[in-house]
Amino acid sequence: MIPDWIELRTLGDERGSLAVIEAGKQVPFAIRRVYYIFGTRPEVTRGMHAHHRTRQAAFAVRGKCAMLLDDGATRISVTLEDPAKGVMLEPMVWHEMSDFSPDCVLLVLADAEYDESDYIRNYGDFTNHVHSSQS
Ligand code: T46
Repeated sequence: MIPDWIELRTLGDERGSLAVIEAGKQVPFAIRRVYYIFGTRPEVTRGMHAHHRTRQAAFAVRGKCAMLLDDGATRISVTLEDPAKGVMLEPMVWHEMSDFSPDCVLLVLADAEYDESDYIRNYGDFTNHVHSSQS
């Protein structure tokens, strides 16, 4: 699978840098929820799920982490390390975050409010959903 990257224009001057995310512009959805993950130990793996419907975009606004993306057919791992470059987490893509730097702050924008029933947290269930949607 090919990840969809979001590259933000960085507005900078002698005072530092500023990046802007506007719903429907830099991210292709209306933002309904923002959360951020920080203080994750390097040996920890987070995520390990897919969403039925929720679209998200993730940015390491500080530090870095790895993001594994798996659409049920192929899997790739990308590194998030640029505060101006995020990756889309589309529905029905299994994702895992790992190798967090101690300073990592992972910002996630979502198009829906939190709903545990939107999660597929078992990998076997995920592949079953993928294969049933293809038949
Ligand atoms: C995702 C990846 C990138 C809430 O109550 N509201 C929320 O909006 C979120 C995101 C989480 N929670 C609760 C659910 C759990 O009891 O916070 C706890 C930790 O969530 P979780 O174990 O799902 O965290 P991660 O880091 O494994 O996954 C998170 C998001 O949940 C998920 O949607 O795509 O980050």
